Amino acid sequence: MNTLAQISAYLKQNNNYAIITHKNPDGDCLGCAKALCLALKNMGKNACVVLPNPQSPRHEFMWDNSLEEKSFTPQCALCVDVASISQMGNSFEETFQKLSESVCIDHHGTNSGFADLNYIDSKSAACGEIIYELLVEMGAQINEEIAKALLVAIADDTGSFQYSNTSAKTHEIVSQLYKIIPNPEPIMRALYGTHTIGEIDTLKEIIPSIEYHLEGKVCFMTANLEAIVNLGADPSNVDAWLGLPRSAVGVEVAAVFKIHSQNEVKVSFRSNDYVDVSALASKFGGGGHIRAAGATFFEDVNSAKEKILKELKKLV
Ligand SMILES: [Mn+2]
Repeated sequence: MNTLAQISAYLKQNNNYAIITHKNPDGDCLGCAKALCLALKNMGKNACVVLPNPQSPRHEFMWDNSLEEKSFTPQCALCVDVASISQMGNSFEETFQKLSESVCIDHHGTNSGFADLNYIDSKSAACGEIIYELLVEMGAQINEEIAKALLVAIADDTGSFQYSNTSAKTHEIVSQLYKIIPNPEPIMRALYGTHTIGEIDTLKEIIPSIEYHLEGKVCFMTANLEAIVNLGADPSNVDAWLGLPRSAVGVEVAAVFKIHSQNEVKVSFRSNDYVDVSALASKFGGGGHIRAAGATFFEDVNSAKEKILKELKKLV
């Protein structure tokens, strides 16, 4: 692994960056990509963001499509918040593989360090914390727009500073950002105090699927994405409710099953106090963090549930 100083030196010495986020980009990777792209441009570098697929409506408020405009030939793939090559989706073949150099900046403990230069700090609650430290290391000016992007990144990955990953460092960084952002409240409201009509409709659809197992220590919620599309809602709306089954009193592990097709189910795991869902997810080829992880099952939802419950019996 490299040091932040080495990454900083590399970024300052080189030019022409394609910043890559993970699939289904969330606030953390979008905020990191935006902050880094703007900071590099302000330093006179060429930089653009490559999204494997568009951001969800939830993050539209903070995105600017001009960040994706590419008027130069990229030389280096700069991955932010990307835990593995498979997380890049199409961007792997279309961008990462084609470029001669690569850098990875991430906070997923499961990251193997797939780039030429890697900085991975699993103690950081959000990749946005690392990008903040990197920009400070680079001597880059953190203006209001960059500070807002970093606030989105950190607020999103910490569940508005509620998750267990939130640390003193998280608050120290955010306190610096608050000095630059005159009015952060609309950002926090956009992230955590607002639901689209599609999200509310989605909630109506998925609430009846809630089921409890293992003496109420496990809560499952199932979302049939086709049914949600038929409602006229965006299937990514389900993600707004991932915390709901975990919030039930007595629940240690929650899992949300997103049925993509009869033989493809994406499962998001959340835990409260003691179960390492990253380890659980990795048993099924997935990964993530101790309290939030995911895996994809290429089988029927009921058999996926059975397999997970068998593992959970040993854990809760
Ligand atoms: Mn992240």
